[in-house]
Amino acid sequence: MSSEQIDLLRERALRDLEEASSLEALAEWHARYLGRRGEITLRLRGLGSLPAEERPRVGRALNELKETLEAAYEERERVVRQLELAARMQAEAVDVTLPGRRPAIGTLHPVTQMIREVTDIFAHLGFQVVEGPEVEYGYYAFDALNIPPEHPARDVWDTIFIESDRKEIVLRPHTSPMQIRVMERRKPPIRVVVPGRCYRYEAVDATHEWHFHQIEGLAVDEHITMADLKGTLAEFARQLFGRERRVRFRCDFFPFVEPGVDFAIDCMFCRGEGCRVCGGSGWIEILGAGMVHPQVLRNVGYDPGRYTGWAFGMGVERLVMLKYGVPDIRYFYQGDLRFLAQFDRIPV
Ligand code: YSA
Repeated sequence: MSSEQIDLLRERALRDLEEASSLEALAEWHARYLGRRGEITLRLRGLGSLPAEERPRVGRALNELKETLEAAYEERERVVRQLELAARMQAEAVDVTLPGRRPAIGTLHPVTQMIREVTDIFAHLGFQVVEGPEVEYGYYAFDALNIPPEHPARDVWDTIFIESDRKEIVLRPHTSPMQIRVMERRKPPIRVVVPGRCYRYEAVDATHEWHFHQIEGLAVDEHITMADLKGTLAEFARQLFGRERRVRFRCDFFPFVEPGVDFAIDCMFCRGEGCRVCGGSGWIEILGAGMVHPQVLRNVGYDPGRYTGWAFGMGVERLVMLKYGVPDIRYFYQGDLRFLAQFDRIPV
């Protein structure tokens, strides 16, 4: 092999190396010239077939060429790596000056919002908010509330029992047991509201769920009268549904009150004219209430000759349905964000 041939080989190899602009191309180049079956390697291996006097010269020249190419290869590899890194950094660049994307945050459930709204109103009227157990003794859910076993009024509260054969422990069907728990623990004056979940063995339809929420209210003191009940509920209804609301009290029966009433507001959809929502009556019932029955006061050790009180209980889902025109109670517990996201007044 003449020195010209070796020079030409060097030129070609270096030119090819210059053109290799990716790590992949570099690897190909290395295999072609310096790999086990590369041109330089094969030529070095073929030295033995040259005439003996040529071997030292050609051998030296080829070894020098090999070293030159290896050095050039390393340098080129360094450059290509840098170029690739620069290209990647360009492609994956993050513009830190761009405003961030706001993560979607949830909203409070409409029932939670309504509980807060109602308890806020009562807090401003001097009521304290308390909570109690959802798994309850039959004694608190019924007996102490003047509903003895076998009393037909128990049918109103279609109860879910924890053990089907024993009826002592129930999922509370209303929040009224908390009246007893609060009175047992405290002495008058008492002014509390009790929000909480309730459960009933109930066929589910547009206005009934087997699981729903109530808010109970209880005020007990000396000289508490029906007039206090009427004034408090009228003020509450006007704060929640609008100052122009008219209110109506009618007789109703609950074993734990005497007298008992149902409380209604004039229908805000037809302004009392009569429509589909109010069933044509012009009035919408929103809660049951009454003067605490003397026997209930006796059951907690209060003297009904000295203390009087009133109580009420309302359904929270029904309040939301009325206030926002929700046609079916089942929407509340289907987890459908298209429904829930409409109640986005208070972000979490
Ligand atoms: C009455 C007098 C008092 O001095 C104190 C409280 C009460 C209320 C009584 N404890 C009670 O539970 N009455 S109720 O059976 O008529 O229910 C009250 C409200 O709970 C209803 O007006 C309704 O709004 C809601 N409710 C009852 N069952 C429901 C329901 N909401 C949804 N699904 C159900 N299955």
